[in-house]
Amino acid sequence: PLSDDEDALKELIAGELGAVRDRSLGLTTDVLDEEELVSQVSPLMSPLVWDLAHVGNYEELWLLRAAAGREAMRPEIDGLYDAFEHPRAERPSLPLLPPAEARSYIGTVRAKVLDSLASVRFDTADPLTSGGFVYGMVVQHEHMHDETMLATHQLRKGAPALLDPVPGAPGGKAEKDHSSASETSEILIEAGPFQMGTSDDPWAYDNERPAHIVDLPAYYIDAEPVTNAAYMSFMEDGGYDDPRWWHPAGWEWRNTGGKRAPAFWSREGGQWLRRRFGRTEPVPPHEPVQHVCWYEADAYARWAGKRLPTEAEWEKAARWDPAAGRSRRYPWGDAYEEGRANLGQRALRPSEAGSHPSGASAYGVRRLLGDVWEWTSSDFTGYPGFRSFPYREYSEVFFGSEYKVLRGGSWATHPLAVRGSFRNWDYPVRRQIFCGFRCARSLGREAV
Ligand code: AVJ
Ligand code: FE
Repeated sequence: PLSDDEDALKELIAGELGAVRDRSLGLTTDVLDEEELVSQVSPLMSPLVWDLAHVGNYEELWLLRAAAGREAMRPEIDGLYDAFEHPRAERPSLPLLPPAEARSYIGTVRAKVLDSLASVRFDTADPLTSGGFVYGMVVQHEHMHDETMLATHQLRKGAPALLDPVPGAPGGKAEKDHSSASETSEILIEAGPFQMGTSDDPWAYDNERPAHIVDLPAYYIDAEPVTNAAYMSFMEDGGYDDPRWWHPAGWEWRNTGGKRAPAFWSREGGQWLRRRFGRTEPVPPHEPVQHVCWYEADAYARWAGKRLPTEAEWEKAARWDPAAGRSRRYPWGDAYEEGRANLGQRALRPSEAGSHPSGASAYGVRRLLGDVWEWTSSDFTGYPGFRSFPYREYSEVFFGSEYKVLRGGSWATHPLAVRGSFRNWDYPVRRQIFCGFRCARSLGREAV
């Protein structure tokens, strides 16, 4: 979406800042009362009023102080909204700005940002402003928190607060291809090198950089994410009760937590129901399974005689164009196009198998972007030549074996906050995020 013309780029940035703020308010002060905004639905989540002021404080730090060189507006509140000073569990007990004050603070920050935008030079020699990078970072940050706020909405009790279906959303059934039995098919990715990561995407994060060549043996990858119907077969086959399928730490998780189904599922009258944004409905068989942790995904894959893909395998299937010998920004090409993926909170749910056939990758792998974040088998680490930028706390401090990488974004992820190279990460026990998975398989010896 980026332009070489600095004025056009600034206009795009101003528009995207406005759009993401509408989204944030639509998840907070527009739809919930003060009591709900300051309360905490789970120790895993912040009170929504924390997220709201935090995105504004982050914007003040990066766009007003760092980019525009302005004085701090409210240095005394910086600590309250520093995610590293206060873990989520303790945020409700902080002296946070109440909702009306938070909204007014972030509005003032925004007015000053728009006022300073014209005078900030996008200097190609300055990595912070070149290509509008730091503005892209702030827009993406607010969209990421909006997705986090949606996870908070999903966890909250009480009457529904969000309209479902989303007004103006395209009909989910319009573009669907059931012809290829895609729910269960696998696609062969031939052996060979591909380019992973990026060195020239202007709004890419440090952890997506630099581009580097990775050589992979041939493998199969599922054409679509694993569906609820397929996951129910695993459950009905006693998958949760058979230690053969589970990673030792996953078996421990299963034994201590008592979990025997994806989060938000319940069993009633011989049928599985799920709670979704305050409404209870039968589990739809053709949607990707959602709200399973890495251990559940790993166990399912082993039960199916498969495994989770590495993140390199996921990215090659998503981005590599073997005919052109290059990696694409999106599975279908380099430009974002509406309708090729279920992204951007256009619906409050993933789409059904067979949807969005025009979003397939060069190899014909489908629904890699949008719908559900996909667990991979990989730990979150830096690529060869990684350099932290512009701050270590975005990704570098999370590198190591504690976090698993997720790819592709969910229905809740905004198109500006995901691309084929984008990397998300979380603990392997987490399932409140909009996560699912697809499987992969190495070739047997006969095929080598
Ligand atoms: C990239 C989604 C793992 O929410 O912890 C938000 C994004 N970083 N504020 C997170 C993030 C700083 C991050 N994830
Ligand atoms: Fe943040």
